[in-house]
Amino acid sequence: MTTGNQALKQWVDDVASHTRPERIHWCDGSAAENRALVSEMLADGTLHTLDQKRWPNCYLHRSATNDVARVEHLTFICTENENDAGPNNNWMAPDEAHRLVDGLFAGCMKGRTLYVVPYCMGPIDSAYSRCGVEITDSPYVVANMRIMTRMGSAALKRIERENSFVKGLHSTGELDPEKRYIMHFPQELSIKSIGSGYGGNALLGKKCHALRIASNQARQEGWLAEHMLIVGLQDPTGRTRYIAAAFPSACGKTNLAMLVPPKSLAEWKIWTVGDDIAWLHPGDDGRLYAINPESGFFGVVPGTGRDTNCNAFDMIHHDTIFTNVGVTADNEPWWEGRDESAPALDWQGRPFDASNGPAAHPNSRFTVSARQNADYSPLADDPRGVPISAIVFGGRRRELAPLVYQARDWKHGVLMGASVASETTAAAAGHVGVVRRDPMAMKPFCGYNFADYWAHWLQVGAKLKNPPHMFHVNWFRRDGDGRFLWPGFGDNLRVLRWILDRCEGTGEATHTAIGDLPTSDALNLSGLDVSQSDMDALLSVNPAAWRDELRSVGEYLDSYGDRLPPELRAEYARITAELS
Ligand code: OXD
Ligand code: MN
Repeated sequence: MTTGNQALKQWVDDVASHTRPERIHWCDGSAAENRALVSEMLADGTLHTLDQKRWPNCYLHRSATNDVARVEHLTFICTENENDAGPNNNWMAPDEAHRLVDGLFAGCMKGRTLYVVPYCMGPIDSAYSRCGVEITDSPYVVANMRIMTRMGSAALKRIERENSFVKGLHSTGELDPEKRYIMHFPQELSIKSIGSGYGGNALLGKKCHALRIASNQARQEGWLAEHMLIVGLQDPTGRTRYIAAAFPSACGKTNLAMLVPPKSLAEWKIWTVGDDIAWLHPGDDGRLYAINPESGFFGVVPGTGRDTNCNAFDMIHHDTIFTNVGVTADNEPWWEGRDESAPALDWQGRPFDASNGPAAHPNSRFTVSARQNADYSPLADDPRGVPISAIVFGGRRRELAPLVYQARDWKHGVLMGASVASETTAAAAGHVGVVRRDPMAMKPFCGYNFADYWAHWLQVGAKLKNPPHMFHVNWFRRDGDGRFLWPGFGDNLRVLRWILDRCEGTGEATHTAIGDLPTSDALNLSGLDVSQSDMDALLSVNPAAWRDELRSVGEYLDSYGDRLPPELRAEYARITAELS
């Protein structure tokens, strides 16, 4: 297989003469191709087979021990003008970045196969979808891209028809952190990533294309590329409404997207559209429509249990690639929260010893087709997307942020999103548990200056006759002993239900300066074991603590200088005045 598209052919030839692979393979995405790749990876130790009786077609990949997460400090936005990347990004001039990584790519595929991976982000027949081609020397990346994107012949046909695609060049290089860079060239619609095989650094359709490059395209074309799950909530009357929710990495997006209702709300049904990325377009009817550009889940494994999320637990029992989990004596995958059996080997393949840390790496992952989710929405493949009733922002905050509060309008919602702060997690290299600003959960993913991004959000909102209502949630409040105040998981539906009520103009609320909170009896708490004092803590606003918070938000916004949209500054002034 090759292509009649001259630009693509030329690019592949140029890359091959620079990287010097042993052979070139054009991926068609077929099951036979995947089988052959898996056999090769089993033979060379890239994959390990798991007990095929209980875990059919499940395999384990152990990464290099220094390559287990996204590397934000090595991720760059390369624009001519540094201010276009903004204080939220690492920046390098495009010429310098090309020179630096091209040096590392020279000859890096000697003895390896160069795979050409055509892919489509979004339903293959959707006008909202965008295509790309990833060149990689990693068969593990190919196998993951086949699950996470619409990869292969159909995507190539669309690329040939449109003659437009994002160019992503990837090599695992030497897996040396000193020679690891994830470079984005939004003006050229291209990506160069070297030195890592980890999902967010190496599956270029995901964070690099669908967020960092796409956020630039979205800005130019009038839509939004966001780090959001999309979920449909079907009420007992059979009506389904859709919510998009932005949470930082490893803060429960997959669990919320696949929520299992608690017994007292058993007549509700949940439909997953997406668990990580949403592309949101204003529709002709003045509503905002969402597609999920991905076709699989690259989810955090630890904590996935029969009790906490039986949907996800069942989904990953066949045709799943596990990365960096432990293994039981019976050769089954094992992770903290599996609550069955015990680990014999840890994620590095060493005999398990608790003094070495958890058996599964805290950022160990499953890669699985979205179709394996029993609650996968039939509309996930609809080229028009789904209409969004509410946008929800959230962070992981042990203190301060109430369980849920509502913005009064879109402008307030944009400020709410811009003010999100969250504790860092194992999804990125670096310290875990440090609170940082993570606006719209896009700190690691917005491919341009946040000030311009907020201005773009305001512009998109101004175009919507029926904009989604906006909310902030926090599932992660704790008491002084570190105990979670809210049970989370399926019980989060109690909060989502109030959110839907508010979208209809019902649902009781108390007004506060930071937004509207549910009254004490507005949430359905039947069958829930949460004390009144915990509920009071979850649904209250401490004005003194919030004044401090707003001071810190103000300093953060000021760091964007004159580029900060005046409307956002005015909204900030309004809330500060109401709180004082
Ligand atoms: C992810 C992340 O993998 O956000 O989705 O890191
Ligand atoms: Mn993510």
